[in-house]
Amino acid sequence: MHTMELPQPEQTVRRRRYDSSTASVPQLCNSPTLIVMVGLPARGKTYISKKLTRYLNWIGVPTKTFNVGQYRRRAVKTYENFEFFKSDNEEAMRIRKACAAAALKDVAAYFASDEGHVAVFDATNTTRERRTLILSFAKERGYKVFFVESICDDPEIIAENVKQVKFGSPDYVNCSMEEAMEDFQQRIECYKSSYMPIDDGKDRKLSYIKIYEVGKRYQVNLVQDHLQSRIVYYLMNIHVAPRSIYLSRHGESELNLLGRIGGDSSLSARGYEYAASLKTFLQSQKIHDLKVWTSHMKRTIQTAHTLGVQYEKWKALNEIDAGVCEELTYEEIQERFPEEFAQRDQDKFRYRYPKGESYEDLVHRLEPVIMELERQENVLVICHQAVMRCLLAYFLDKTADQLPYLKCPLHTVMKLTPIAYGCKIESFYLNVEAVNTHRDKPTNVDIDRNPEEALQTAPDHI
Ligand code: BKS
Ligand code: F6P
Repeated sequence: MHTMELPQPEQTVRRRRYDSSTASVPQLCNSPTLIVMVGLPARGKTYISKKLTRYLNWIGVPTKTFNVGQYRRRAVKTYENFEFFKSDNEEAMRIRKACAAAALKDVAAYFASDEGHVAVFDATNTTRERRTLILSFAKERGYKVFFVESICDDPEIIAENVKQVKFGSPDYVNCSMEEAMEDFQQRIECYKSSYMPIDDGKDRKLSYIKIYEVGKRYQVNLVQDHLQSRIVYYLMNIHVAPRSIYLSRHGESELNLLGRIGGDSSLSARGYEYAASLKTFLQSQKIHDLKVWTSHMKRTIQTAHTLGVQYEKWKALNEIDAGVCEELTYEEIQERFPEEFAQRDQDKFRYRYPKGESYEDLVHRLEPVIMELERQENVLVICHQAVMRCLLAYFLDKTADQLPYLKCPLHTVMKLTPIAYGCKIESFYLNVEAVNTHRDKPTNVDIDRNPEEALQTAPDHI
């Protein structure tokens, strides 16, 4: 590898992507973190990389995964078979080293651009030699390094991994499952002879987490800062058991009918009808051991109560606090606080209502909910429009710009099921009419726009 050709370390102070007054993680401006995955093929490295990246971006830490496998597929258009990965295949070895170097070069560019705070280097990194090289690359540039090693010898989990994520990969397009499985087993064998796991003694000066058997056991060493501690905590809470998460808003409320935001009103007649339909829907889904969570607001509790099952109340699930705008219609907000209304349209994610909250505040409030959702299996979360957008953004990897505009209509259940590296989403409208509460970003977001322009996208109401 030619680290000499890589750009020189950067000394400038990094710009903060988020206002540090609200960020839940101290945004260390001058020292990016390189997370280095370690492990044999099919040990969930890409899974962990992508999931961790999604989580960190959601909590406001700009993060990107660099997958060396993708660089290899770009360099070598057609994959023949496992022989490419044999340690005595010199030509292939040159290509693989060049791909790792290219990925590291992109990591350096990502940090230098000031866009990124964390990079996840997703490759096997199974030799001590390779890890030493990465360490010196990072040291030269002042990056912190945290290793994440996945050790797993359960043949069933490995086979499940190959089935779910390798079989569908471009490497095995014209292959039967049996052929893919056979080739991949051989590919794993190619790495085994040179694999040097992170060592308790020799590597005692490194920061790392070793994850054994999909999280049955962990070994954690030299956690350097808050971010690394958050990463460790997150990795200790995720699992791969099959399950679904159901997200729904409460049934239509009295204030929804009037087009008024916030408040703590009861369900409308149609809202109760929805709750009854939700009960029938859940029965038809035949869900094993479903947990139901609500907020502390009447409308979600009434919805859950109608289901006739146990539920758990979370204050963190309460709707966004609209402060001085609570219980107003969008028309009234425009009339009384036209500048506030325009400012919200200019940056809906970061805009905080006077004496209230922003979507960004909401994300921080919801972090413990996400963490507990990661721990759980089947859960139904009965929540609110803004809250549901935040939760959905986490699962669907949406940006802060997209988040406040995600469509979460009333009387519609969203079913999220983890598959491969992401989430499958199914949407069920339960056929009980409700008002529309969604307001898209209007074309004109200037402070001096006229009321008609400000209300261009406001939903109808009585
Ligand atoms: C599809 N996966 O340790 Cl904290 C199927 N496979 C399985 N060994 C996975 C990924 C995509 C996920 C993990 C894992 C694995 C084989 C593994 C995994 C590892 C650590 C943690 C969570 C998940
Ligand atoms: O209108 C219903 C509601 O849940 C309000 O309580 C809340 O203020 C609003 O939606 C959030 O949506 P938006 O951020 O689009 O105004």
